[in-house]
Amino acid sequence: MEMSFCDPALAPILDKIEAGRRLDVEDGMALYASSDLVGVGRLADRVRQSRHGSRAYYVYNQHINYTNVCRNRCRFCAFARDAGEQGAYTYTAAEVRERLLSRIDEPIREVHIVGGVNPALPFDYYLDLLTTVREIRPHAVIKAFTAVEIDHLAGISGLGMAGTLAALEDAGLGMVPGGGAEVLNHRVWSALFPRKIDGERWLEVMADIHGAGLSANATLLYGHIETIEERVRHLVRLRELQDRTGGFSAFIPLAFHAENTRLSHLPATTGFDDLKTVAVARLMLDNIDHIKAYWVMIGEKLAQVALSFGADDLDGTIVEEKITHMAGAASPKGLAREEMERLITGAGFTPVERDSFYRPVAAEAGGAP
Ligand code: V47
Repeated sequence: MEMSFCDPALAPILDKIEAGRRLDVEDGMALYASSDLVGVGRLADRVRQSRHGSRAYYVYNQHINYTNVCRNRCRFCAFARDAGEQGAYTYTAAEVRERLLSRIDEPIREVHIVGGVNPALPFDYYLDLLTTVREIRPHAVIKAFTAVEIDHLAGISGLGMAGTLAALEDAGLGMVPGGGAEVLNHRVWSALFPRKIDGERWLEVMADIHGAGLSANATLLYGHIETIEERVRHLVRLRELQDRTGGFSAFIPLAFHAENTRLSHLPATTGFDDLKTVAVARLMLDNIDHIKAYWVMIGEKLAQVALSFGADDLDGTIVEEKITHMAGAASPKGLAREEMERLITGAGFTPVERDSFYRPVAAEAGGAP
């Protein structure tokens, strides 16, 4: 198919893509510099269509944020509290059970569990958490604990990294979410999240997670103090690890929300930047299959449009999202399956309900699977 662009800088990038040649940092910068958003989107859509055709995925899931007590206190976070501070909480296993049981009639396929790094919790707490979820939701995949939490767990379990991952898997861990990477860059790390593991360590822990046979996601937190070059280099670093391990399943760009954070003076990301970031991720990450348009962060309307700019997945139904809503997200707290399907169909794609591993789930009449 012939393609012409308003921005002539996009033509050589198309040639590279057609020739199966990998885009480099300069190409990523040229894509970001282009005001031809539609042109960049068409490039990304071409790659998306060649991998996924008209399919657009979503998952029926539930989020559990087991604690907001966190010793890292990243400057971009509105969710974390110190122990004892007003609003600090940690769920007991009984409270987690209650939350799961409150939605037991829904066909939930994935339970997404993340929390703060709470030094008061022993390793057994995490094993109990997984065991509780597995007992109540034996057919759901438990996607739990970012590389940041897993690094902490390896520190307290006394089992080393391999032993920790084996114990978590034994208790029910099925895959690992992509949070905690933020921007893989020393400058941004020291300015915004110096108490958390840095990018080098995040990549090392991810390599161990992949090495243990667990698949994981990757993210980029964008729209704060990072430069465009830092974004592009972040993508290249993820791509390099993926070349070695093949363990990343999906990439999720996370649009920064400033309310109630120590960066509350920063403006929100724009629709242009949100769509551009989805498209550039699709084009740079030629070895990661899935790009999620996370509706919680960019709103369901823009997430729908992002399906034509390289995204193939709208993530989940969710219902109880806390991390972004505490930072001022205006999106709803959950989307019904019918609404997910309406958004996808309305954009000209075919909805595919998936499990955590992108296997299609047969449509059911409802009720627990
Ligand atoms: O790691 C924290 C980010 C992440 C803010 O793997 C913020 O399928 C915006 O990683 N504004 C957690 N973002 C969410 C996450 C995620 C979400 C959905 C799916 C998956 C997956 C992973 O949220 C954190 C951090 O990068 N975050 N504060 C904020 N104020």
